[in-house]
Amino acid sequence: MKLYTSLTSPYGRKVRIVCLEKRIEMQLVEVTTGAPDSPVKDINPLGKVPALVLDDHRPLYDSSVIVDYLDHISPVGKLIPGDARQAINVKRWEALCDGILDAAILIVREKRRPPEQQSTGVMAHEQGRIDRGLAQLALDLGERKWCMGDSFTLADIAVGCLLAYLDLRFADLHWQNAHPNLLKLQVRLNERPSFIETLPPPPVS
Ligand SMILES: N[C@@H](CCC(=O)N[C@@H](CS)C(=O)NCC(=O)O)C(=O)O
Repeated sequence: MKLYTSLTSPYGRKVRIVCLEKRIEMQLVEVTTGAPDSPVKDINPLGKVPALVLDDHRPLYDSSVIVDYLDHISPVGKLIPGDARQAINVKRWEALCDGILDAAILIVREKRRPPEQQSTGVMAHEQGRIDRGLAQLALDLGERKWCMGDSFTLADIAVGCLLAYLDLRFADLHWQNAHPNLLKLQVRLNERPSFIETLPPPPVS
């Protein structure tokens, strides 16, 4: 299997952490999505990473589909519970984290446009999603050890990748002040070898 991703993609990091937690071997192909010769468009028509190419050349995307597949093919370290109700809860955590990331990435993109083309309205709208999303994650976590209670799941991986991305790109957001329980979870997650091994490189700009 070949995983096409950038090292800064939080969605790609989610997949890489799942592989490490489940001891699934994967060839990592590092790509820059914006590059005109990026091979990703031939794999994923949306041109987004992560994209996975299976050994029989079938392509898989997006990250949520890829992690479902990976959890399904190996019984090692199950990250999505077998019970349907619990599985849906885990996927809802993941959907909220991915949705907050989508909003954060839109803001990053908007800020890269020339100042006169940036829309404060768009940025405020997306910031609202981030703020409400983080508040919901914090409320749902409460004082539990892991998102789902006693067991470490894909939900924790999704939250960890989200928070690290916010630290990377939104250092002045200071989400830790409003949500100390999320910070506690982040500290716990950052002790795991899978999180240490996939730390995003520092931003170039
Ligand atoms: N829902 C997708 C989101 C993937 C995504 O937005 N990836 C970004 C990198 S972090 C990307 O490839 N952007 C390139 C583009 O939009 O052209 C997933 O979970 O895989």
